[in-house]
Amino acid sequence: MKNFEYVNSLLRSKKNSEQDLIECIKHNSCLIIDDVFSDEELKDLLELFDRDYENYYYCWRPVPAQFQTVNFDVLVTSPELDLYVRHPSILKIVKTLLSPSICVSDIFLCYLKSGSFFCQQNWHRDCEHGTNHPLRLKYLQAIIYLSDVNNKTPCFSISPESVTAPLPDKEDIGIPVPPPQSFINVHGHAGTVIFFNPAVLHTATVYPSNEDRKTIHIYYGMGDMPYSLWNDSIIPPRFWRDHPDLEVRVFYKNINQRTRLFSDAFHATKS
Ligand SMILES: O=C(O)CCC(=O)C(=O)O
Ligand SMILES: [Fe+2]
Repeated sequence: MKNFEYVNSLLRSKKNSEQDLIECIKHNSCLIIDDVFSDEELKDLLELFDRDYENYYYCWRPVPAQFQTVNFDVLVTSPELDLYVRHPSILKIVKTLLSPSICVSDIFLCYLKSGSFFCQQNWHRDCEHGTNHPLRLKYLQAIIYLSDVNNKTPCFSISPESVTAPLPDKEDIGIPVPPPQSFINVHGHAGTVIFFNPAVLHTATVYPSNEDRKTIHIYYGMGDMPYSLWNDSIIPPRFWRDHPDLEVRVFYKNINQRTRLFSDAFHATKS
């Protein structure tokens, strides 16, 4: 396992040119930025998270075997999160790496509570590699740490991969695989944003500790994609149908079947 200093020196540069960002993803499939949010924005995000967890507990569900509790419907329960999903600094990076034309796929809040008596991981990939994309991206995922993450807390771990690495013959999606030979545990203070290719092996790592971790997870896709990655997040029509700004409607237009199901159902109750 490569250590924390490796991450610090290789991936955390304050003065990132577009080319630096591209090179970093090209060689590591992962990029860590820790100066995206102002103090006020971070405070606002944390309050949003805590308020959502307290007020909408019935929308949060456990993810078995990972100590995670997640809310996939956060744009319904806390629509103000939209401002952070479309935060200009984040979108600039996503557009540089993924495509000038982007959309959102899935979004969730995740509360990872400690409680394991041993180190626990669940290595997996969330999608296939984008073999036609210069950085092998089909989606780009952003994980925002809302609490400090260190070797006493649960963390995100990834097995960095270069775009020249051979691809596996068969990419099992969402299925647990054996731990890779090398990986990094991503530590960082609250406000750290990790951008990574979700086709690359990654996991949450849980330690026997009393510390919890709060995160926001956002999958960005390319604008012309006909579907979203999962059928998890409901995107309310206020974004993809009723928003006054065409650019926002386009950004959220890639609605999944679950969103369609609920939209149809609520329309039906009106008539
Ligand atoms: O919670 C984590 O650290 C990783 C979760 C995960 O696999 C994901 O967001 O795709
Ligand atoms: Fe994942």
